[in-house]
Amino acid sequence: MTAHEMNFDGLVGPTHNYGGLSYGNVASQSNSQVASNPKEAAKQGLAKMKALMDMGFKQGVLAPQERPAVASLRALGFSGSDAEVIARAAREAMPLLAAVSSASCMWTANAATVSPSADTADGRVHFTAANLNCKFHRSIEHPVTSRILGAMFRDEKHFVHHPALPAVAQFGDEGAANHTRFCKGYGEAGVEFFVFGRSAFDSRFPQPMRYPARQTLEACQAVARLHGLGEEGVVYAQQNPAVIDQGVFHNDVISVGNGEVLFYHQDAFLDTDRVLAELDAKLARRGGRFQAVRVPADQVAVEDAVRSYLFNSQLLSRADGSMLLIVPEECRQNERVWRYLSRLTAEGGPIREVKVFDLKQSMQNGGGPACLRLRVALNEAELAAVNPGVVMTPALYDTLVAWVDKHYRDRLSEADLADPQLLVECRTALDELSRILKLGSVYPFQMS
Ligand code: SUG
Repeated sequence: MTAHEMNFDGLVGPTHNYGGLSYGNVASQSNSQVASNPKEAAKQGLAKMKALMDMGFKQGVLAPQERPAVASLRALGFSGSDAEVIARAAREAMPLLAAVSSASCMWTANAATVSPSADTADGRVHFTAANLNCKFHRSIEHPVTSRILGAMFRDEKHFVHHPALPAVAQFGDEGAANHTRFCKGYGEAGVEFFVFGRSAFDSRFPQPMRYPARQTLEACQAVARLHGLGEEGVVYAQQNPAVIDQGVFHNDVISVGNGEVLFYHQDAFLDTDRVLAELDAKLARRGGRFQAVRVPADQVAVEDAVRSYLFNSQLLSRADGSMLLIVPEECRQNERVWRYLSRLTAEGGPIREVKVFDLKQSMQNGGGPACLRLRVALNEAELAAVNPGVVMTPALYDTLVAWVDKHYRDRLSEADLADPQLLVECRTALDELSRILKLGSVYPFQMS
């Protein structure tokens, strides 16, 4: 059956700000306390969605979450009315208020790991929400993420939703940011590639010295089991701890894959030859021809990759079989990276064209084009079962731009997070959005 890859981009929420919340993520740390522009951020994201839709790619939208998450503050002992909870947190624990105000759910590559029906034992599409338990501000995302995904992919005949793994360090799970799938065609059985930063139980795997490794081997194995992926359909690799220490906090900051192609930095993994050989052999047994595009360190240093987000690009298959790379503007601004890309597209390999997008508002928090999207491969029957409210169309694009214009501020600083009106604005906007996207009641404030 014909199948497609559909990208579900996170719509940036009204509280987008720079909280400096992600130790190990260089951009998040270095832009801490800079004033943000939520309106611009949301529009930059929407412009990318529209451009991909206009190019003929299947595009969807994933709704943002209610922030500040007052319930998370209540769980930490703050009480009173919502306004009182926010005021007391602002007075006594500003870092907590900043954490529960983050719009980090916009990076939907971290929402879940998704296995298409062609790979799974029961022939359904499986989703496991990511527990994101390495960072407090992200660990509070998964309950609502699960509800939103459930409202987007409702039909139990086609879709299975697993709750997040136990929220302990042993099962640190960052979702699709550490997961790639190789296949001959989207509808054919593929090979799912899980990249972990550390093992919780096996001390033979070296750990980074400076920054945390967020994803564990044990989380990858649990997701593969839950999704019913056979051994022949899975390859595990360890991320090189040395690159984690240079700011590669997710594998999608140092490699990206699509179809039969892996585009990767030479220092991305440990034991690279074994990993590539296993990918090659397993994909060959599924009828595919694995192609590895290796980027040498003497052409693009890890530091340039982290600054430019070259690998946090979207690698998309075009109708003629060639591939298109969607990169952030920061790649064009980096002379070495831009020179490399010019050579890459000229040399006749699988990647033929590069398109540049301005995503600066998200990039300043360490979120590039690939972070902003969750990929879901769907056959025709599954595609027809997706909630039509979240499928991007020219009309939905216009509606969402008008919705952003109506509800979003164009400047947000840390002090603004203490404004109780921000919560009211956010809830009003999301109440309207849940109707626009036909999600039903998914937010805590809609349930009480
Ligand atoms: O988890 N940044 C996110 C960026 C996530 C990028 N996603 C992928 N690579 N797939 C993170 O570190 C920063 C928030 C702040 O500092 O305000 C933040 O959460």
